[in-house]
Parts: sequence; C-alpha cells; structure tokens
Amino acid sequence: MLSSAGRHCQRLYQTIATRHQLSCRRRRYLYDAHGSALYDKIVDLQEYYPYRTEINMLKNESPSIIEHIVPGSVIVELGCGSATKTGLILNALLERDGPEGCFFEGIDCSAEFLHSARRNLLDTCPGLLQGNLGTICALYLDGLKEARRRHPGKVLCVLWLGSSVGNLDSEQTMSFFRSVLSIGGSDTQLFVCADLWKDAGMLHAAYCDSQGVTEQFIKNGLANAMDVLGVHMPVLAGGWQYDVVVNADLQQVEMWVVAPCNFYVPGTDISIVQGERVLMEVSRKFTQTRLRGLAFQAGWCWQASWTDGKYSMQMLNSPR
Ligand code: AVI
Repeated sequence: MLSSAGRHCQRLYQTIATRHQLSCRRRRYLYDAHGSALYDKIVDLQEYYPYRTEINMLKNESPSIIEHIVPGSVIVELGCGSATKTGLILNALLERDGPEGCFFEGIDCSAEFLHSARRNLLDTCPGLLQGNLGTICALYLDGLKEARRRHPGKVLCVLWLGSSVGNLDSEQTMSFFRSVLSIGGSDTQLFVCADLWKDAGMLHAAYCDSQGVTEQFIKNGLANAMDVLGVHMPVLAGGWQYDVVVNADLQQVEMWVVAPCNFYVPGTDISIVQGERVLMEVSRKFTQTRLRGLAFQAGWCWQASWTDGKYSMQMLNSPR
C-alpha cells in the first residue's frame, strides 16, 4: 500500500511522464549535462564503492569472463558513456581472438560520449580495428535493434555494466530483460552487473557522501523536474532537505527530498505540503539468487556468475 506521500510522488512523476512522454522519467532529469558531470564526481568519491568495485572485478575476472563469450561475437554495450571499463573486456578478447575477431558496438544517447568512447577505445585497445568499432546514438533498446540489424546472424554479447539495473523496479527490470531477449533473438548473451545488499552503514555513506555531491546530484534532478512542471521557486530550491533511507525490507537505498513549503503544480490538482517527501531515486541492491530469478522469469538461461561478496556479475544466455 502506498502512503499518501508515495501516491503524491507517483502522481508528480506521472504528470511529468504524461506531459513529456518520457519512459524513464526520473533518469532524464537526473542526467542532464550538469547531472552527468556530478555523477562523474560521484564515481570518484571515497564512499561510493560500486564503481571501483566493478572495475576491480573486471580487471581480475576478464580472462574468465571471456571464456563464456563465443569467438566472433559482437560486444554491444548499453549506455557505454566514455567506455572507460569496456577496454578490460575488449583487450582480453583481442588477445584471444586477434583484431579480426573482435567487434564492438557502443550505444549511448549522448553523441559526445560516443565520440569519447571511440577515442578512448582506440587509445586503450591497440589492435582494435576502426572498422570493427561502431557507435549508435540511441536509447538502449532502439540501439540494440540497430546493433542486431548491423550484425545479422552473429552472436551479440550485450554488456550492461554500472549496476544500472538497480535503478529500475522489478517490473521494469523484467520487461527490460524480456525486450533485450526478444530484440537480440536466439543468439544473444547478456552480461549484467549489479550491486549486492550489504551493511546499511556502507550503503548509507555511498549515497549520502560527506562532500554532499550526491545531494547536489539529486537536487539538480529535482530542479530540472520542477522546471518542467512549471514550478518556479529558485529561492526554495535550497530549502529542500535531502534524506537517504536504507530500506532493509525492500533491499534498496532510497534518495528522498523533503518539501520546504506548500506548493501547487500549475495546471494540475497536485499540491505538495511542507514536509512532504518526494522519492527522487531508488538504488536496488540484490542477492545473486534474486537477480538470477528475475532473469530466469524473463526467459534467460544462467551461464556463469562472478562475485566478490559485494558485487555481482551474471552471464546470461538466450535459450537455444
Ligand atoms: C547509475 N546508478 C547505478 C547509480 C546507483 O548507484 O544507483 C546512480 C546513483 N545515484 C546516486 N548515486 C549514484
């Protein structure tokens, strides 16, 4: 059952979504240029362990990960950004399969990121052939359709790094897993990375860092959302309070903001009262079993897993 605050939050985002026909409504507001720059700072924070953990695991496990990738597969990275981690897998593949056997397609909705991904990979993966390195400027699933169109009959190994699966709810995750499978078809692998449920103190610190960068990131998303809704209250923007809740029942970290005063959303019947909480972002944490369960329900077959106890990587296969 949703609390009345919960209902309001849902309605607030629903309003944004219907007005602007956004499917991933929260993420749009969080990751504008300023938000992306703040996120780049987050990943360097002492307290924010997931990014570093994933890099370390990729460094250690790449040789074992690629054992599960069929030679000649096309590596397709969803939301590749500047592709800072991808080289760890591509270099291992280059070593095993040589330049002629290594193919990459990076998908991102920022042309700027794709440009730097290309430069980055050509710098850090000597041997990667320019002609085997493609980029697709699109949302994930549209990009995946294009990757499939470019490589008919080849195995696609779809990388979904960065524990972004944690920012979707179960239904969205299932639907996303299903879509990847139906677009990729019978010759598809999905390599998905996710953060595991762990000590509450560590989780809280990761999302409520001592420098307040995550707070700025969330408030930037709030300012963008308010702007779109036509709620102009620059003076109040600073008055919102940031509150991180580690929700053990749902195994997720919740990033809330608390309204500093009453206000109406123009053109709607939505009113927010002083002290009301608005949920800006959720970062779900998994157990390996739960993650595999979701994949399984969506039609994927499990192939292999890697974990350091804090973080998990799963290689999934389309059914043969
Ligand atoms: C992108 N995603 C995996 C991040 C996370 O940890 O959930 C987003 C984030 N939000 C605040 N800090 C990090």
